[in-house]
Amino acid sequence: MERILVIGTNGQIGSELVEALTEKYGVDNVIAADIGPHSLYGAECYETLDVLDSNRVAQIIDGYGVTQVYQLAALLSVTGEQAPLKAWTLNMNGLLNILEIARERGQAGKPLRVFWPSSIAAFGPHTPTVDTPQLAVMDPTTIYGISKQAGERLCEYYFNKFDVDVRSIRYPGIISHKSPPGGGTTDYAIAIFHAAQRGERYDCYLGPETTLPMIYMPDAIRATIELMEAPADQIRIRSAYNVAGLSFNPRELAQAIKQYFPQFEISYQPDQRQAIADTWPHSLDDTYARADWGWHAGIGLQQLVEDMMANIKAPQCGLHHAA
Ligand code: AKB
Repeated sequence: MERILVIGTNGQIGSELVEALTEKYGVDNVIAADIGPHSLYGAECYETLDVLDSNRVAQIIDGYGVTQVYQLAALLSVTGEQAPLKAWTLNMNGLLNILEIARERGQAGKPLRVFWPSSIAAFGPHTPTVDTPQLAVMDPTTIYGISKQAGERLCEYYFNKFDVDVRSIRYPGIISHKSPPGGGTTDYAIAIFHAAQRGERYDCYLGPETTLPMIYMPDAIRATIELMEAPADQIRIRSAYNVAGLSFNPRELAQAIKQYFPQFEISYQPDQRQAIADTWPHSLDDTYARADWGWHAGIGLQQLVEDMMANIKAPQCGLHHAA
């Protein structure tokens, strides 16, 4: 019987992951945690938890008999640039705390499986941009990307040295309608839908041809759970897997939205986020994920737009200026 702790559940991925895990493993076996006093998304079992407080993390893991931890608490690419030291501390020490607890539990015969999210931000300006291979030059330029690259190395190190069963995905930009994103460079691809639904023009902070890898939330959740459920001996990559969903640029997305709202208008005013996006891949080669644990993306642009349009009803505050 698995007991699953998800840290960072008030964030974009965490909120939907808890829902999916609860459906699969039962409400008694999924513990949601975040730094705030309560769950923003109605998680049944919720703990206030700062991932930097390793004693309390260990207490919760022992108290609930946790067998899997998803450590999702992090600052993303845009918010990270606003507070680099905070981003480094949270992103690195949060991961290290969990890896250390997993090492100790493993040595005591109580293995803990760990999921930690990497990102396409771990790549950089010298990475091949089209069909970026699993193993490529990685020279990230943001503190977020640097923490992701260092985190990948830590994960691989803890696996090789201490046999910690840690697994990771280099998430593309994740598009969702249930919970807002939290300060990333790819957030435009959500904000644009809210503007369209409000009948407003969208002023895009990226240029029209800025193609980036993206994934729709149901695919991202499925990839995450499939990776965590795969037999350990099939997981050849212990840094983080490339996982491709789809790739598009703001002009193509606006075109697709216009099929629903012919009056929809977009203008382009690239800001400092353009410089970040320019260092990231356009598309990913996910051969390893396909071969090792059977990954394949299910949702293309047409279905994504249709589903976003059907689900975004009421305007949400804050998304227009996601940074
Ligand atoms: C961001 O834009 O910072 C994130 C990411 C790609 O990791 N969405």
